[in-house]
Amino acid sequence: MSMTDFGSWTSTVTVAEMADWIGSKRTCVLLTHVKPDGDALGSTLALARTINKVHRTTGAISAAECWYGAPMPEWTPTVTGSTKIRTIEPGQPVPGAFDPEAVIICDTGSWAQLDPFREFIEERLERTAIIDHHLQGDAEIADHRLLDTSAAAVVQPVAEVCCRLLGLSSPGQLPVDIASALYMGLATDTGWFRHSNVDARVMRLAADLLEAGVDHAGLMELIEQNDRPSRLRLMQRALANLELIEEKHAAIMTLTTADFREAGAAPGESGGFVDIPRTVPSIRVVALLTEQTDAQGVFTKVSMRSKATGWDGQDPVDVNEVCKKLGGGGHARAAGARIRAPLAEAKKLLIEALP
Ligand SMILES: [Mn+2]
Repeated sequence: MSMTDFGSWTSTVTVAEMADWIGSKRTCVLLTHVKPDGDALGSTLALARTINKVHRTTGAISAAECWYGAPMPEWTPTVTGSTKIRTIEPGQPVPGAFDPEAVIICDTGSWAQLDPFREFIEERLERTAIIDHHLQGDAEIADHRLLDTSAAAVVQPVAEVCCRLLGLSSPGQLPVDIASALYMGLATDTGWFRHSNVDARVMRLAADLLEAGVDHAGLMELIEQNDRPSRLRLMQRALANLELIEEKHAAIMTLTTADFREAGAAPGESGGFVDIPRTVPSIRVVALLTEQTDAQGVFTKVSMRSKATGWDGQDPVDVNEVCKKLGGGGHARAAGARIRAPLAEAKKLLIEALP
């Protein structure tokens, strides 16, 4: 066994050690970050299916299930199929009756993303494991940690664990239901193999999973071509409201509460719009401003992206710095803020904050 290290965000076990540890448990709950995405769902579903297959062949009661913190993607029921899942709505308690021998957390290792499960995990720290690919996390959550920070998606280390549990030498031999879940994580976390995190290792696993029988076109259609018409109506408004600020090489899109209402769209339906203006070479920074209301009244949500290369010799825009001026933050290339003001006022503040 490797040295246990509660202090720092580093791996404490190898793939083989993690697989052996998981294989020795009769009952497991798989957890991931709230509002799960393709990698979160894919990694937990693949592991649950693998564990259930291993236990079925050894004759024990199969008991791996996935618990998710809502909201869930629209296409969830299609990808979960007959795998046992439970969805916990915001503010709802986790199921009390089931006390698993192991808790396995995939695609996150930070308390901030595990809020609905915090109490459940805290009571079981000694039997909790983390498999993750993020650069940061709370090491105290689990002393069993398999961290692969060079992986584009957490399904990459998870695929290795699945192969080891099933005694397979290549992911190309995985059952298709496991391979499909893994492929979903790999495809979505790389923007369907477009982002800068795509490397030879990503493409090798993708090739193996396709060999295992994954239906690429079917998954792509299910996940990427499954929007409601209201999203398109909202996009129409966001583009109609687009303003290009040429001297700052910036594009600003805005959506008022009336835009959402008239499009018949929910607040979450503007996800991804901020990527649209990036297709223009001279645009180096994009902001999407959405006006929303909560118990305290109206506020404006700012979502920002910038390109890694500047334009015409200029430095890239650090949107974390811009958003910090507005009371928010994030990463250099992707950040956000909440401004307690109506949209027109928030837009003025944003333009002033732009370099
Ligand atoms: Mn991920």
